Amino acid sequence: MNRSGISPREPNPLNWFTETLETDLGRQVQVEYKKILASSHSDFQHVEVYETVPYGKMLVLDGVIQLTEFDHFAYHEMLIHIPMNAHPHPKSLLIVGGGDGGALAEAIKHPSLETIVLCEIDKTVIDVSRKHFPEFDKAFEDKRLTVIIRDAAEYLKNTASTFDIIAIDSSDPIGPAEILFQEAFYRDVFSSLTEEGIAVSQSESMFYHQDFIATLLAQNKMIFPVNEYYYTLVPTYPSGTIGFSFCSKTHDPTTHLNADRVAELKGLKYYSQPIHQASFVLPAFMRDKLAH
Ligand code: SPD
Repeated sequence: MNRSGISPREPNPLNWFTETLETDLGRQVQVEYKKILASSHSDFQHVEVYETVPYGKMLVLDGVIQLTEFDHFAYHEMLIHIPMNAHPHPKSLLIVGGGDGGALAEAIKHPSLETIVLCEIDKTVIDVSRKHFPEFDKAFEDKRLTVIIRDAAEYLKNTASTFDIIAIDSSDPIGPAEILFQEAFYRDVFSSLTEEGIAVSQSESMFYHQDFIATLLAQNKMIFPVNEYYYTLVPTYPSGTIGFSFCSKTHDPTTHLNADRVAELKGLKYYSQPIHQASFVLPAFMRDKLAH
């Protein structure tokens, strides 16, 4: 037996997926796979699904791991339940990106939501994910959901709809998602939030991308009265941690936390009331970085 409690085996030297995103920085993530279940080029990106040896199925966009069956819950639960529970009475949610359906699957657990809009630029991501990730597929049948296939930056610039919560479930800030980290986009997010609205966005790793995060938060501070950073642990992302910007018009992330509403959420594997509060407590190096 090895440390994971399974019989030792010889890895196949040929079937290794390598995330080369940061190879120039001398680091990369590698995962052994059994087979490639899907691989196609959409109008926007290369969309792949792998059956991996250690992590179950894995969705990869343009060579970057988006989710695995093993640890996606730690990302999706924190992307959705933090803003939802920081708001006293959220009724409407916009998911930007999120075509894989993982964030949506968490969102539909909230009975208070009356409308959910998912705005995804790439229909192929939805189609491929619905086929290969059945646990997310069901969420697309939810009656409260409207799916819009469109560039979210363009959608937000033009829509008259407003939302209590906007959750930006993007890929990394290169390629199609780059625009989702820019000031003009966050100004449109602000305009599309209701009076007490909250927006959260995937905001990289505090170990690897400190300057990027500090710049993003400084930018968002000019727009939103409340601006924080919180994090979660995702072993298959570079550095094993990823964080989120928390932008709010009025509410502090922890003030309105309602224990009854948290308790209503069943079957969660990462999020809890103590985790909600603890995730905003940053290690000293990051706290100091953001204090400047
Ligand atoms: N470095 C990878 C970050 C990926 C964040 N997006 C994940 C999308 C899952 N719904």
